[in-house]
Amino acid sequence: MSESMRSNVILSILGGVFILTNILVPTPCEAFIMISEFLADPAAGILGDANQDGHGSSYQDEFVELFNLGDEAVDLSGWSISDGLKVRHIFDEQAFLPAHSFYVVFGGGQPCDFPGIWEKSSTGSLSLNNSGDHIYIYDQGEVLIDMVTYGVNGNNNQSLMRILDGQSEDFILHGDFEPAGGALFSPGFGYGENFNGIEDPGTTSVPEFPTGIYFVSVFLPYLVKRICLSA
Ligand SMILES: [Ca+2]
Ligand SMILES: [Ca+2]
Ligand SMILES: [Ca+2]
Repeated sequence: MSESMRSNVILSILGGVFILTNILVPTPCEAFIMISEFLADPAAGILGDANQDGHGSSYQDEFVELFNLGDEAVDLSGWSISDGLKVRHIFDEQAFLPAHSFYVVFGGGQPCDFPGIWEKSSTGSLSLNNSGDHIYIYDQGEVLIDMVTYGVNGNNNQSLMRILDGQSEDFILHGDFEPAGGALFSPGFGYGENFNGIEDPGTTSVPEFPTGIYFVSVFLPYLVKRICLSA
């Protein structure tokens, strides 16, 4: 191989690395849907009555809360929630999540009197294992939008929540979040600077996961619009 050919090969490799690097680095977004809170282990009795129907249930009071961190409403019809085993909820044609708002899916029961938007799981149960499971959110094209994997920290008679600053990937015990004042969960709302559905979150950065989404979104303008409105 001549010197010039060798140089061209090296430049090609470097160029490929450069392109890959640019594709894989998440870009700042102003809109995306994230799992903001979930309850896998409702406390026994009325303390665990997250859906506020008057009685505690280990499966009906489970919930997954989504938050729209963006400036535009998102049509959730056809989206789904799965645990580590299978699909547990499919959003129907009416499912619509306004900007800066929450959407809660309860395991079941008779949820009532909530801020935000809520419904019951379409399969009758979310079936979140208390001491370890996965939660996946897929859009109608079965593209993974967000996910969380948790362990024994889910088994604490309270929800796990994420700080909604667009940066935090880790979930914390709801009772450890000081503004919550010791509350065990907050389906459909947040606290102070952690958003109650009306404050402007401003421009945020996308959490590192799921990188695959942003990789795909580079090639599919529709997904860019859907997941990353400012890109
Ligand atoms: Ca459970
Ligand atoms: Ca209940
Ligand atoms: Ca909440």
